[in-house]
Amino acid sequence: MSSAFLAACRRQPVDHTPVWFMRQAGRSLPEYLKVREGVPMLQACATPELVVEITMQPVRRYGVDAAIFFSDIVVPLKAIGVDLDIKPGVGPVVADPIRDARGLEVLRDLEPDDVGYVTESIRALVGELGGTPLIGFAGAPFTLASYLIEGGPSKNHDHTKAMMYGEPRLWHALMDRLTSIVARHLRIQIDAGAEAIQLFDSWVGAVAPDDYREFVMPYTRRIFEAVTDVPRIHFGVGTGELLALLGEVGADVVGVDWRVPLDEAARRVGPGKALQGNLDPAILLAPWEAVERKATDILRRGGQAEGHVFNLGHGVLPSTDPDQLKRLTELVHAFR
Ligand code: 1CP
Repeated sequence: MSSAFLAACRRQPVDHTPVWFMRQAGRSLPEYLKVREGVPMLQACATPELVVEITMQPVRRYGVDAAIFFSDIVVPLKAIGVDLDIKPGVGPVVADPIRDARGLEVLRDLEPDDVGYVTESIRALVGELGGTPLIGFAGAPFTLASYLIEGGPSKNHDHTKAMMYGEPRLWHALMDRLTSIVARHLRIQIDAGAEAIQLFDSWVGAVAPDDYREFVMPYTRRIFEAVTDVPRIHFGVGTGELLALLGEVGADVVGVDWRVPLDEAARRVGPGKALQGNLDPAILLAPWEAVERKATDILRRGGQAEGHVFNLGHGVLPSTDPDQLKRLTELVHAFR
Protein backbone atom coordinates (compact mmCIF):
# COMPACT_ATOMS: atom_id res chain seq x y z
CA MET A 1 0.00 0.00 0.00
CA SER A 2 1.45 3.41 -0.90
CA SER A 3 1.63 5.97 1.88
CA ALA A 4 0.53 9.57 1.33
CA PHE A 5 2.65 10.51 4.35
CA LEU A 6 5.89 9.11 2.91
CA ALA A 7 5.07 10.52 -0.55
CA ALA A 8 4.48 14.04 0.83
CA CYS A 9 7.75 13.84 2.80
CA ARG A 10 9.49 13.01 -0.49
CA ARG A 11 7.63 15.80 -2.35
CA GLN A 12 5.87 13.29 -4.58
CA PRO A 13 2.21 13.60 -5.68
CA VAL A 14 -0.48 12.55 -3.16
CA ASP A 15 -4.22 11.81 -3.50
CA HIS A 16 -4.91 13.53 -0.14
CA THR A 17 -2.94 15.68 2.30
CA PRO A 18 -1.53 13.35 4.95
CA VAL A 19 -2.02 14.21 8.62
CA TRP A 20 -0.73 13.13 12.02
CA PHE A 21 -0.49 15.04 15.30
CA MET A 22 2.56 15.64 17.46
CA ARG A 23 1.88 14.02 20.85
CA GLN A 24 -1.14 12.25 19.38
CA ALA A 25 -0.49 9.28 21.67
CA GLY A 26 -1.25 9.84 25.29
CA ARG A 27 -2.51 12.60 27.54
CA SER A 28 -5.77 13.59 25.85
CA LEU A 29 -7.02 10.03 25.20
CA PRO A 30 -9.18 8.29 27.85
CA GLU A 31 -7.96 4.88 26.61
CA TYR A 32 -4.38 6.10 27.23
CA LEU A 33 -5.08 7.32 30.77
CA LYS A 34 -6.65 3.93 31.48
CA VAL A 35 -3.66 1.79 30.42
CA ARG A 36 -1.19 4.18 32.08
CA GLU A 37 -2.95 4.02 35.48
CA GLY A 38 -0.30 3.26 38.13
CA VAL A 39 2.52 2.84 35.57
CA PRO A 40 5.30 5.47 35.74
CA MET A 41 6.13 7.04 32.35
CA LEU A 42 9.64 5.56 31.93
CA GLN A 43 8.37 2.13 32.93
CA ALA A 44 5.64 2.40 30.29
CA CYS A 45 8.28 3.29 27.66
CA ALA A 46 10.22 0.12 28.54
CA THR A 47 7.18 -2.22 28.34
CA PRO A 48 6.62 -3.35 24.72
CA GLU A 49 2.94 -4.38 25.11
CA LEU A 50 2.13 -0.93 26.50
CA VAL A 51 4.22 0.87 23.87
CA VAL A 52 2.44 -1.02 21.07
CA GLU A 53 -1.02 -0.40 22.54
CA ILE A 54 -0.44 3.33 23.19
CA THR A 55 1.15 3.91 19.77
CA MET A 56 -1.85 2.22 18.10
CA GLN A 57 -4.55 4.10 20.03
CA PRO A 58 -4.54 7.34 17.96
CA VAL A 59 -4.16 5.38 14.71
CA ARG A 60 -7.32 3.40 15.51
CA ARG A 61 -9.30 6.36 16.78
CA TYR A 62 -8.38 9.03 14.22
CA GLY A 63 -7.19 7.15 11.14
CA VAL A 64 -4.10 9.35 10.91
CA ASP A 65 -1.56 8.73 8.12
CA ALA A 66 1.37 7.96 10.43
CA ALA A 67 2.02 6.58 13.91
CA ILE A 68 4.59 8.15 16.25
CA PHE A 69 6.49 5.74 18.45
CA PHE A 70 5.44 6.05 22.09
CA SER A 71 8.57 6.95 24.03
CA ASP A 72 10.25 10.14 25.24
CA ILE A 73 13.32 12.12 24.21
CA VAL A 74 15.10 11.26 27.49
CA VAL A 75 14.75 7.46 27.07
CA PRO A 76 18.22 6.94 25.47
CA LEU A 77 19.82 9.04 28.23
CA LYS A 78 18.15 6.98 30.94
CA ALA A 79 19.26 3.84 29.06
CA ILE A 80 22.97 4.72 29.30
CA GLY A 81 22.67 5.44 33.01
CA VAL A 82 21.85 9.14 33.40
CA ASP A 83 20.03 9.51 36.73
CA LEU A 84 16.73 11.04 35.60
CA ASP A 85 12.99 10.57 35.92
CA ILE A 86 9.86 11.91 34.24
CA LYS A 87 7.76 13.60 36.92
CA PRO A 88 4.00 13.74 36.25
CA GLY A 89 2.89 17.26 35.39
CA VAL A 90 6.52 18.46 35.18
CA GLY A 91 8.55 16.50 32.63
CA PRO A 92 12.12 15.18 32.67
CA VAL A 93 14.07 15.89 35.89
CA VAL A 94 17.83 15.17 36.07
CA ALA A 95 19.33 14.36 39.51
CA ASP A 96 22.86 15.70 38.79
CA PRO A 97 22.70 18.46 36.17
CA ILE A 98 25.77 18.55 33.91
CA ARG A 99 27.82 21.68 34.64
CA ASP A 100 31.45 20.52 34.20
CA ALA A 101 33.71 18.05 32.36
CA ARG A 102 33.19 15.40 35.05
CA GLY A 103 29.49 15.47 34.26
CA LEU A 104 30.19 14.27 30.71
CA GLU A 105 31.60 10.96 31.92
CA VAL A 106 28.16 9.37 32.14
CA LEU A 107 27.46 10.07 28.44
CA ARG A 108 28.85 6.86 26.92
CA ASP A 109 27.64 5.63 23.54
CA LEU A 110 24.27 3.95 23.26
CA GLU A 111 24.32 0.24 22.30
CA PRO A 112 21.32 -1.64 20.84
CA ASP A 113 21.18 -3.82 23.98
CA ASP A 114 20.62 -0.73 26.14
CA VAL A 115 17.26 -0.24 24.44
CA GLY A 116 16.26 -3.79 23.53
CA TYR A 117 12.66 -2.87 24.43
CA VAL A 118 12.72 -0.20 21.68
CA THR A 119 13.70 -2.74 19.02
CA GLU A 120 11.19 -5.25 20.34
CA SER A 121 8.36 -2.69 20.43
CA ILE A 122 9.04 -1.37 16.92
CA ARG A 123 9.21 -4.86 15.40
CA ALA A 124 5.84 -5.70 16.96
CA LEU A 125 4.37 -2.37 15.85
CA VAL A 126 5.36 -2.76 12.21
CA GLY A 127 3.22 -5.92 12.11
CA GLU A 128 0.27 -4.27 13.91
CA LEU A 129 0.34 -1.13 11.79
CA GLY A 130 -0.03 -2.82 8.41
CA GLY A 131 0.50 -0.08 5.81
CA THR A 132 0.63 2.89 8.22
CA PRO A 133 4.23 4.12 8.55
CA LEU A 134 5.86 4.43 11.97
CA ILE A 135 7.81 7.58 12.79
CA GLY A 136 10.80 7.03 15.05
CA PHE A 137 12.12 10.08 16.91
CA ALA A 138 14.77 11.59 19.09
CA GLY A 139 15.44 14.88 20.85
CA ALA A 140 18.10 16.97 19.12
CA PRO A 141 21.34 17.67 21.00
CA PHE A 142 20.46 21.28 21.92
CA THR A 143 17.12 20.33 23.48
CA LEU A 144 18.62 17.33 25.31
CA ALA A 145 21.54 19.50 26.48
CA SER A 146 19.04 21.97 27.94
CA TYR A 147 17.40 19.27 30.13
CA LEU A 148 20.81 17.89 31.18
CA ILE A 149 22.31 21.28 32.04
CA GLU A 150 19.23 22.90 33.62
CA GLY A 151 18.23 19.71 35.42
CA GLY A 152 14.63 19.95 34.15
CA PRO A 153 12.21 22.01 32.06
CA SER A 154 13.35 25.61 31.67
CA LYS A 155 11.82 28.81 30.34
CA ASN A 156 14.94 30.76 29.48
CA HIS A 157 17.65 28.06 29.26
CA ASP A 158 19.97 30.31 31.33
CA HIS A 159 22.53 27.71 32.44
CA THR A 160 22.52 26.23 28.94
CA LYS A 161 23.38 29.54 27.34
CA ALA A 162 25.91 30.33 30.08
CA MET A 163 27.78 27.13 29.14
CA MET A 164 27.41 27.73 25.39
CA TYR A 165 28.89 31.26 25.58
CA GLY A 166 31.13 30.90 28.64
CA GLU A 167 32.59 27.42 28.25
CA PRO A 168 32.49 26.69 24.53
CA ARG A 169 34.91 23.73 24.78
CA LEU A 170 32.72 22.01 27.34
CA TRP A 171 29.63 22.86 25.26
CA HIS A 172 31.11 21.35 22.10
CA ALA A 173 32.23 18.24 23.98
CA LEU A 174 28.71 17.78 25.39
CA MET A 175 27.07 18.32 21.97
CA ASP A 176 29.51 15.86 20.39
CA ARG A 177 28.58 13.13 22.93
CA LEU A 178 24.84 13.78 22.50
CA THR A 179 25.19 13.69 18.71
CA SER A 180 26.62 10.15 18.81
CA ILE A 181 23.93 8.95 21.20
CA VAL A 182 21.08 10.46 19.15
CA ALA A 183 22.42 9.16 15.81
CA ARG A 184 22.67 5.66 17.24
CA HIS A 185 19.20 5.85 18.80
CA LEU A 186 17.68 6.83 15.44
CA ARG A 187 19.65 4.09 13.65
CA ILE A 188 18.31 1.49 16.10
CA GLN A 189 14.73 2.63 15.41
CA ILE A 190 15.21 2.60 11.61
CA ASP A 191 16.85 -0.83 11.70
CA ALA A 192 13.88 -2.14 13.69
CA GLY A 193 11.39 -0.83 11.09
CA ALA A 194 10.69 2.90 11.55
CA GLU A 195 9.97 4.30 8.07
CA ALA A 196 10.61 7.98 8.87
CA ILE A 197 12.23 9.88 11.73
CA GLN A 198 11.54 13.19 13.43
CA LEU A 199 14.27 15.09 15.24
CA PHE A 200 12.67 17.33 17.89
CA ASP A 201 14.76 20.42 18.63
CA SER A 202 11.82 21.79 20.58
CA TRP A 203 13.65 24.59 22.41
CA VAL A 204 16.21 25.70 19.79
CA GLY A 205 14.04 28.74 18.96
CA ALA A 206 15.73 30.32 22.01
CA VAL A 207 18.97 30.66 20.00
CA ALA A 208 19.87 33.46 17.53
CA PRO A 209 20.77 32.45 13.94
CA ASP A 210 24.54 33.15 14.20
CA ASP A 211 24.74 31.12 17.42
CA TYR A 212 22.67 28.35 15.88
CA ARG A 213 25.24 28.15 13.05
CA GLU A 214 28.18 27.98 15.45
CA PHE A 215 26.88 25.98 18.42
CA VAL A 216 24.10 23.76 17.10
CA MET A 217 24.12 23.27 13.34
CA PRO A 218 27.28 21.12 12.96
CA TYR A 219 25.83 18.51 15.34
CA THR A 220 22.33 18.43 13.88
CA ARG A 221 23.90 18.08 10.42
CA ARG A 222 25.94 15.07 11.55
CA ILE A 223 22.76 13.37 12.77
CA PHE A 224 20.89 13.87 9.49
CA GLU A 225 23.94 12.63 7.55
CA ALA A 226 23.80 9.39 9.57
CA VAL A 227 20.18 8.58 8.63
CA THR A 228 19.78 9.28 4.93
CA ASP A 229 17.77 6.12 4.20
CA VAL A 230 14.36 7.34 5.45
CA PRO A 231 12.53 10.71 5.26
CA ARG A 232 13.78 13.02 8.00
CA ILE A 233 11.57 15.65 9.69
CA HIS A 234 13.05 18.45 11.79
CA PHE A 235 10.91 20.46 14.20
CA GLY A 236 11.33 23.22 16.75
CA VAL A 237 9.11 25.82 18.45
CA GLY A 238 9.57 29.57 17.82
CA THR A 239 11.96 28.96 14.92
CA GLY A 240 10.66 31.69 12.55
CA GLU A 241 14.10 33.30 12.36
CA LEU A 242 15.83 29.92 11.94
CA LEU A 243 13.68 28.41 9.18
CA ALA A 244 16.25 28.94 6.41
CA LEU A 245 18.92 27.24 8.56
CA LEU A 246 16.59 24.38 9.52
CA GLY A 247 16.15 23.85 5.78
CA GLU A 248 19.92 23.84 5.22
CA VAL A 249 20.81 21.49 8.04
CA GLY A 250 19.75 18.37 6.20
CA ALA A 251 16.15 17.32 6.88
CA ASP A 252 13.70 16.50 4.08
CA VAL A 253 10.74 18.06 5.91
CA VAL A 254 10.81 21.20 8.06
CA GLY A 255 8.23 21.36 10.86
CA VAL A 256 6.76 24.83 11.40
CA ASP A 257 4.99 26.10 14.52
CA TRP A 258 1.85 28.25 14.26
CA ARG A 259 3.64 31.60 14.25
CA VAL A 260 4.68 31.63 10.58
CA PRO A 261 2.08 31.02 7.81
CA LEU A 262 3.08 28.03 5.68
CA ASP A 263 3.37 29.97 2.39
CA GLU A 264 5.77 32.38 4.10
CA ALA A 265 7.59 29.41 5.71
CA ALA A 266 8.01 27.87 2.25
CA ARG A 267 9.74 31.06 1.09
CA ARG A 268 12.01 31.14 4.15
CA VAL A 269 12.93 27.44 3.94
CA GLY A 270 13.59 27.58 0.19
CA PRO A 271 13.23 24.92 -2.54
CA GLY A 272 13.74 21.19 -2.17
CA LYS A 273 11.92 20.73 1.17
CA ALA A 274 8.47 19.62 2.28
CA LEU A 275 6.76 21.38 5.20
CA GLN A 276 4.90 19.99 8.19
CA GLY A 277 2.40 21.96 10.27
CA ASN A 278 0.99 24.17 11.60
CA LEU A 279 -2.33 24.55 13.44
CA ASP A 280 -2.06 26.22 16.84
CA PRO A 281 -2.94 23.36 19.24
CA ALA A 282 -4.88 25.82 21.43
CA ILE A 283 -7.42 26.39 18.60
CA LEU A 284 -8.68 22.85 19.25
CA LEU A 285 -10.06 24.13 22.56
CA ALA A 286 -12.32 26.57 20.63
CA PRO A 287 -15.59 25.61 18.87
CA TRP A 288 -15.29 23.49 15.70
CA GLU A 289 -16.06 26.43 13.38
CA ALA A 290 -12.84 28.16 14.48
CA VAL A 291 -10.84 24.97 13.86
CA GLU A 292 -12.42 24.51 10.45
CA ARG A 293 -11.66 28.05 9.31
CA LYS A 294 -8.03 27.95 10.43
CA ALA A 295 -7.33 24.42 9.20
CA THR A 296 -8.73 25.20 5.75
CA ASP A 297 -6.50 28.27 5.51
CA ILE A 298 -3.48 26.14 6.47
CA LEU A 299 -4.34 23.54 3.83
CA ARG A 300 -4.52 26.27 1.16
CA ARG A 301 -1.22 27.80 2.18
CA GLY A 302 0.40 24.36 2.54
CA GLY A 303 -0.58 23.71 -1.06
CA GLN A 304 2.11 26.21 -2.04
CA ALA A 305 4.87 24.10 -0.50
CA GLU A 306 6.51 21.29 -2.50
CA GLY A 307 5.02 18.77 -0.09
CA HIS A 308 2.74 19.28 2.92
CA VAL A 309 2.17 17.04 5.92
CA PHE A 310 -0.66 18.52 8.02
CA ASN A 311 0.11 18.66 11.74
CA LEU A 312 -0.25 20.94 14.73
CA GLY A 313 2.28 23.66 15.42
CA HIS A 314 3.26 21.82 18.64
CA GLY A 315 1.93 18.90 20.67
CA VAL A 316 -1.74 18.09 21.39
CA LEU A 317 -2.73 19.79 24.66
CA PRO A 318 -3.89 17.39 27.39
CA SER A 319 -7.36 18.99 27.65
CA THR A 320 -8.11 18.54 23.91
CA ASP A 321 -11.39 16.78 23.09
CA PRO A 322 -10.45 13.75 20.94
CA ASP A 323 -13.60 14.33 18.83
CA GLN A 324 -12.08 17.58 17.56
CA LEU A 325 -8.99 15.69 16.35
CA LYS A 326 -11.20 13.09 14.69
CA ARG A 327 -13.14 15.78 12.81
CA LEU A 328 -9.92 17.57 11.91
CA THR A 329 -8.45 14.36 10.44
CA GLU A 330 -11.60 13.95 8.31
CA LEU A 331 -11.46 17.58 7.18
CA VAL A 332 -7.82 17.24 6.08
CA HIS A 333 -8.54 14.00 4.24
CA ALA A 334 -11.53 15.50 2.40
CA PHE A 335 -9.70 18.68 1.33
CA ARG A 336 -8.95 19.00 -2.40
O1 1CP B 1 2.43 11.07 20.68
C1 1CP B 1 3.14 11.00 21.69
O2 1CP B 1 2.80 11.44 22.81
C2 1CP B 1 4.41 10.29 21.48
C3 1CP B 1 5.32 10.21 22.60
C4 1CP B 1 6.12 11.40 23.07
C5 1CP B 1 6.96 12.25 22.33
C6 1CP B 1 7.15 12.32 20.84
C7 1CP B 1 6.25 11.75 24.43
C8 1CP B 1 5.52 11.11 25.53
N1 1CP B 1 7.22 12.71 24.52
C9 1CP B 1 7.66 13.05 23.27
C10 1CP B 1 8.71 14.01 22.90
C11 1CP B 1 9.16 15.02 23.88
N2 1CP B 1 9.35 14.89 25.22
C12 1CP B 1 9.55 16.32 23.49
C13 1CP B 1 9.56 16.81 22.08
C14 1CP B 1 8.20 17.17 21.63
C15 1CP B 1 7.64 18.43 22.19
O3 1CP B 1 8.27 19.48 22.03
O4 1CP B 1 6.53 18.35 22.77
C16 1CP B 1 9.95 17.00 24.64
C17 1CP B 1 10.43 18.42 24.75
C18 1CP B 1 9.82 16.09 25.74
C19 1CP B 1 10.16 16.34 27.14
C20 1CP B 1 9.00 16.07 28.00
N3 1CP B 1 8.63 14.82 28.39
C21 1CP B 1 8.05 16.98 28.48
C22 1CP B 1 8.08 18.50 28.27
C23 1CP B 1 8.54 19.21 29.50
C24 1CP B 1 8.91 20.66 29.24
O5 1CP B 1 10.12 20.98 29.17
O6 1CP B 1 7.99 21.49 29.10
C25 1CP B 1 7.10 16.25 29.22
C26 1CP B 1 5.91 16.77 29.95
C27 1CP B 1 7.48 14.87 29.14
C28 1CP B 1 6.76 13.70 29.69
C29 1CP B 1 5.96 12.95 28.69
N4 1CP B 1 6.43 12.50 27.48
C30 1CP B 1 5.44 11.81 26.82
C31 1CP B 1 4.29 11.80 27.69
C32 1CP B 1 2.98 11.11 27.38
C33 1CP B 1 4.64 12.52 28.84
C34 1CP B 1 3.76 12.76 30.08
C35 1CP B 1 4.00 11.59 30.94
C36 1CP B 1 3.46 11.67 32.32
O7 1CP B 1 3.61 12.71 32.98
O8 1CP B 1 2.92 10.64 32.74
